[in-house]
Amino acid sequence: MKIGIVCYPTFGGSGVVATELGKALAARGHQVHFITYSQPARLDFFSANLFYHEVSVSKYPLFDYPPYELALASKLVDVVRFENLDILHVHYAIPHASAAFMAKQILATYGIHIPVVTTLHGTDITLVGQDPTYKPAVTFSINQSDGVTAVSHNLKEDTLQHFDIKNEIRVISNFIDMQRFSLKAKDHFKIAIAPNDERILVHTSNFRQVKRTQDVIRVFEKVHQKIPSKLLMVGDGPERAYCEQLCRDLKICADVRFLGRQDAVEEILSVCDLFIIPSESESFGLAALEAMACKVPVISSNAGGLPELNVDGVTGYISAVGDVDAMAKHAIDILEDDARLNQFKENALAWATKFDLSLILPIYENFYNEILSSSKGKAHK
Ligand code: GMT
Repeated sequence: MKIGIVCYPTFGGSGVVATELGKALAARGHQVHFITYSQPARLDFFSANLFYHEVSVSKYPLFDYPPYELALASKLVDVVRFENLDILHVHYAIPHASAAFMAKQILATYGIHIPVVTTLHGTDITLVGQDPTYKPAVTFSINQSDGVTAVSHNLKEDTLQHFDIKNEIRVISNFIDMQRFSLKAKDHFKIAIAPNDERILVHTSNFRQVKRTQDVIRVFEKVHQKIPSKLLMVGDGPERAYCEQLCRDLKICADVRFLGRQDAVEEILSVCDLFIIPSESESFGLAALEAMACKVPVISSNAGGLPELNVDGVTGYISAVGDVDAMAKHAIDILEDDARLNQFKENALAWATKFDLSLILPIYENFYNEILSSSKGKAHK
């Protein structure tokens, strides 16, 4: 198949899923074309089957807001025509699904009928998509997609509840490359972070408000009072400065390290004992899955799709959003006993294997085939 993938090229979860999916499809012999405004963060090597097409947006002085969506639609038309693509897969509805719809209409005038698959990732539905500024366009473009997927059952339910959707939504969960995300021998790093064999807690995210990163600090402060421990905060974003200030206020700076954005997250996770994800809203929680694949149990909120990933009392614990006391209590429960901690670690790894890339990839391939055979025309004439 010749597949066009549209995504955000940054470190966000939807871009990571899109890029990893594209890489895996290319490894299976498909030709994969990424179409976005800069090289996706994880597309950092050469493969004969992988292509990258940059969308450049003209910055004419008249434009207070350069029309990215139009530029993307035009680029999609160009790439579909020139590369004879069979299918377009757009990740994150805004504005990718509506750009794909426009491209599809333009292509139809050339006699080209290309099916569009839209994958809903989370905030495109739970947050941004519900803003009246975008809602009618999001609803329309989801309904116009030839196939729609959501990354958890909860996200599917949310979509059906908040939007007037006529299409079937297929749940295809996030996945993990267990070869990359596995326990790595990084003892020197562990010694550097926790020289006295303290427990290591970790959080990775884009530090947006929805992640409730200050709750991570508050949970850690309570754990730290009972258990010798360190906290690693990985990633960057608008909440980071507030978190750093909170650490100062709580006088725990010496035991909290802010590492910023990191490429080799699996190496950091490999030395950690507990992952904290207290999000307000989380469609799936890819960051938690990455931790579990590296044998790190999870303390999470009960938001969105997190209970589909984190099995309460087995792979970690789940608490209500904002219940910092319960999260700290559960964290202490796991961390205070070596045998219990080891059991949770084993359970986290075992559960993560259910989301192995090798299991999820064929589901996407079958879905593409289903959409291709049910769509009226073929992509290239
Ligand atoms: O987590 C983020 O804020 C990034 C966001 C994105 O779209 O880039 O992630 C969303 O998509 C991921 C991949 O499908 C999911 O694992 C995350 O749970 C989801 N984030 C939210 O729903 C907040």
